[in-house]
Amino acid sequence: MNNLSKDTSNGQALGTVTLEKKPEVKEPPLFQVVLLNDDYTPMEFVVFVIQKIFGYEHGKATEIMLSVHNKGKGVCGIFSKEIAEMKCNEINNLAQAHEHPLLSEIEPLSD
Ligand code: TYC
Repeated sequence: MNNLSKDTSNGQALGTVTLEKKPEVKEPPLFQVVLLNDDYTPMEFVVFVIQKIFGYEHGKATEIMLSVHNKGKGVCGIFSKEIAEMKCNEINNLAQAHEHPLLSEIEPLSD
């Protein structure tokens, strides 16, 4: 907004320029949920977990599991910090409950 014209009703000196305010809300930082490979968790259990926690269909979940199996780790999804933490905990709790060493972690996504 600029007031190079006459309106000084806000008390501002004539001829000064007011810049638009920066938006006050910033998008929240994003986090990746990363699944880690191990030598013991059965492949079908990993596929089951990926489907249950992230809603992927069986084929896509298998693709993600195989990528983690071959590369050591892999991203299952990107979320706000709270949702990423929740999904990570759900995976780790499910694995524990079934006595598998499967682990996930969250990683900040640099933008
Ligand atoms: N490497 C495991 C096996 O050979 C399978 C596996 C895949 C485990 C992905 C964990 O995040 C994982 N049974």
